[in-house]
Amino acid sequence: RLLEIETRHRLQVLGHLLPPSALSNTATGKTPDALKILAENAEYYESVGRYLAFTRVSSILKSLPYAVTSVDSLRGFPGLGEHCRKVIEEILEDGVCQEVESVTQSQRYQTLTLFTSIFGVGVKTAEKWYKEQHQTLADLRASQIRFTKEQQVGLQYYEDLTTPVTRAEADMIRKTVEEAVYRYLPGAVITLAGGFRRGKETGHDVDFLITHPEEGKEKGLVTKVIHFTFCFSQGLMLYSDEIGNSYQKCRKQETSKFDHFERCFTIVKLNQELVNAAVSGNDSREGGQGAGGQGAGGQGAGHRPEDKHWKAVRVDLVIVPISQFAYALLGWTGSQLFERELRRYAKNCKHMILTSHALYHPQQNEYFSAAAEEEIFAHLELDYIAPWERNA
Ligand code: TTP
Ligand code: MN
Ligand code: MN
Ligand code: MN
Repeated sequence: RLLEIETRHRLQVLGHLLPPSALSNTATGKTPDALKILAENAEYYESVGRYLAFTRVSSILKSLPYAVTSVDSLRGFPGLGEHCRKVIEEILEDGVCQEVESVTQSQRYQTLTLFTSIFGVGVKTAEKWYKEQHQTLADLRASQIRFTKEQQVGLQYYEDLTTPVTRAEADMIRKTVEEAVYRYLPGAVITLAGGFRRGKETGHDVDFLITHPEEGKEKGLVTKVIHFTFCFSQGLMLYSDEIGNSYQKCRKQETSKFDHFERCFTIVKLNQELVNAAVSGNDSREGGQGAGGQGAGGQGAGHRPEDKHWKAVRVDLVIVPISQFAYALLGWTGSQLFERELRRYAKNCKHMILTSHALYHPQQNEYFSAAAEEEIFAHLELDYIAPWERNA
């Protein structure tokens, strides 16, 4: 949607539109459309520019209320280059695009898609393994590769971690997080961010922001509290990677890609029986922990599936000082493309730097405070965009 803001008037010029299915690559029978596949493939060749070009066009096409039936109707379409035009034209005419077909059939694309779906594996690593002739998860497991701790758990819980997390599961995890946090910091405020805040019904993980109305009270929550309760004593934590806060107001940090909150990327053990009970309205638990099994079957996911009553779920916990909360919420609600475009807009159109910590005007050396997301959009002179409209 944000992409449209700069070019809203131009989009309105688009005529002759039909339902979005007209653009899906019917021959592959898969949902991700042709341009998304080309975007991924560009990413696998570490071509950020081409990745973004395909992704932007794919995203805008998806957000159109109608599908396009002729390339001519796309005249003036924002960011539409020759390459995208050709792909769209071919699909409109033949139902398939030859380039997309050969990409999806290539071993390289298939292997990199598989390997990058493992927690802890990025494009560089996936490519390295591919070049070492590995093609399947079995190849990796049988190899001499020295995996990082992330990759080890990524492989161990691969099935669980690639099964979408449902909203019911996210709600159950929220209860567990609340119990752990309130025990140590009763006044804390826990907010569900990420895709679920955008109204998505499933996600690849669950993202929580944790703050406290009194600035400073939130400090050390991840390392001191969550670690000890949630992780060890109850055996709910299968993996955790904690990082302390390293934010300082300075130019260098405002331009860095990553944020500097105290946070913990985790994999928790979610008791699915409790989720099922909650879904069927028979939630009989009384103040017990929401997630977690009895500790049994902890070794090797999928070893004896009939006995496995828990699921490994990725959970991100971010500890945010209240003064930065609006920025953190905006930054952690996503989608990734939306964030990217919003930051690009701030930079190019407003000469400001937007991060999950602040909005900064380098020339005026000014920071803009915001108590709510609405104020950030106002600083950027944009109409407010609700979370469920940010699924770019
Ligand atoms: P994700 O959890 O990766 O994505 P998502 O919640 O949109 O989708 P899914 O349902 O598949 O989980 O990231 C959520 C947002 O958090 C995203 O906009 C990027 C942002 N983010 C940061 O700001 N900093 C970080 O270090 C990370 C990992 C994410
Ligand atoms: Mn998420
Ligand atoms: Mn994601
Ligand atoms: Mn996340």
